[in-house]
Amino acid sequence: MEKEKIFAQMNQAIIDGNEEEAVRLARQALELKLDPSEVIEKGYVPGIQKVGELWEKGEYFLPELITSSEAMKAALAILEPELKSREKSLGVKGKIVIGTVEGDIHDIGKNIVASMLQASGFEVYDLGADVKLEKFIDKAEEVGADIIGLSALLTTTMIGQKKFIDLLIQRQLRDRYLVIVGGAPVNSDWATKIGADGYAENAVAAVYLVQELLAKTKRR
Ligand code: B12
Repeated sequence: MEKEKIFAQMNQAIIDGNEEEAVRLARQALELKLDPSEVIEKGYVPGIQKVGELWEKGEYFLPELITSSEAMKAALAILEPELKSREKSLGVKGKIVIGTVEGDIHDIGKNIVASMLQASGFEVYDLGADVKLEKFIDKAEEVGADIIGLSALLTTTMIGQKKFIDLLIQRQLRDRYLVIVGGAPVNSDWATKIGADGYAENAVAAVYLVQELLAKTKRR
């Protein structure tokens, strides 16, 4: 099938770190009116996951990791406006502040989560990567957020998610915000252990999680 073939080519473009090809395929997907969220999850994400595996096996080194992630970001930059334009008719459902915790520069997954949330009608404030914990609180207070989302891709920075919840408690703000966590080394046990309100393993699950959490709080 045409679509599956394009997804396989996207996958390969990321593995090869071929930015030009990754961008060309993203444009082609838009021309063919493919669903951008499906294109991201089935075409590009498996590619970057494979790159991670090759790196773990010692077959890829940092330069390959960098060219692959640049190809991934370039393709996402083509798809994100289309993803975001879908939000228009939906009306705002809730406000979310999101970012990758301090010391961690990984932002590809967080960007996908932010885009999908935005496309689903949430007002998203993306603080970027390597974000100081206080900054999440400052932004949430400024915009009157409902949810704060923390991404961490390193086992050494996951602790930032715990520190953040401790900081909220210390500042007597824990009851004011729902906190959700994610990132490759994070799981639901960790989320429970640190007292987060939720965990999602991918961007689609993150949208469901946010919808569920907000529905629950509104019922209270
Ligand atoms: C691409 C990549 C990079 C790129 C990052 C580019 C960028 N702008 O993001 C570059 C090359 C810069 C990089 C650098 C490094 N990396 Co790196 N990197 C990766 C790689 C291959 C893929 C990460 C990725 O983008 N995945 C694809 C996305 C779509 O998946 P995701 O991030 O998991 O996000 C999804 C979910 O987790 C979830 N999610 C994510 N965030 C959130 C947030 C919320 C709130 C929710 C609900 C859900 C959610 O939804 C997302 C979408 O589906 C991983 C391998 C891996 N297995 O993860 C290593 C990996 C994360 N990196 C690793 C390392 C060690 C590093 C470096 C320290 C290397 C070095 N020696 O310098 C540096 C880190 C520097 C720093 N201080 O941060 C290790 C971490 C090991 C560990 N145990 O901690 C990994 C696991 C590789 C490995 N197997 O060893 N890296």
